[in-house]
Amino acid sequence: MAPSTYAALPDYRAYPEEEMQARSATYYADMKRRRTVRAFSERSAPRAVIENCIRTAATAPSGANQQPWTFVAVSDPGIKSQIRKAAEEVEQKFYTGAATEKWVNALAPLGTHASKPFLETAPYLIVVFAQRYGVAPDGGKIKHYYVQESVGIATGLLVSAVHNAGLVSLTYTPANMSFLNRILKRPENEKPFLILVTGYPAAEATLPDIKRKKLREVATFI
Ligand code: IYR
Repeated sequence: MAPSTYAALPDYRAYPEEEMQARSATYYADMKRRRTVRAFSERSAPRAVIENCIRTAATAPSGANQQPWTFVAVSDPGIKSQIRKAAEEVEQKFYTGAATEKWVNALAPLGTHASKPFLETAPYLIVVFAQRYGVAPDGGKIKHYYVQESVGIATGLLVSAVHNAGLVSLTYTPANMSFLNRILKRPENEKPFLILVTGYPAAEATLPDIKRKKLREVATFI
């Protein structure tokens, strides 16, 4: 079937090579300042900024343009504490037996543990859900394609948008996240993908001494 309309890339911009070089370098320099933070300030973040970040995430490409994502931006203190309580129960099990020794060892450099105070201190928990399938008006299931890829890309854009806005984030994934459907009253077709804990860093936030791989370690040009 032919698409209903085809516009000739109305918003595309080409840049002279020098400008491309400068823009790509500037973007990289800004993105490499991003660090995942695990200690948040209680300072509230403007809702309008969070809205723009979610709008940006939702510009992601997706399988068959099905846009199979739902973002739930939680700032309500009561809901945040329910999430904290449920998440810490899952983490308690994880750290005291469910995780393999190998996994716990891999996490050691990050200094993580079962206590997750940031789920209450951070002003926003942006919970990303992946719509495993769509629901037609008659209740029938609509197959969705490349859901994990699509939602992963959207989440990457969200991380970048939050950083660009001057906030910090933590990509947080407790081992079992089904409590999020219950607490946030999301339907069965939506599977929790990740919690993007978002806000300002705590004054006393510390960072693990970790390095990014060099270009030659992550890419080859042939
Ligand atoms: N969800 C646990 C464990 C954890 C797992 C990975 I993979 C990390 O990169 C970091 C932590 C926790 O948040 O403590």
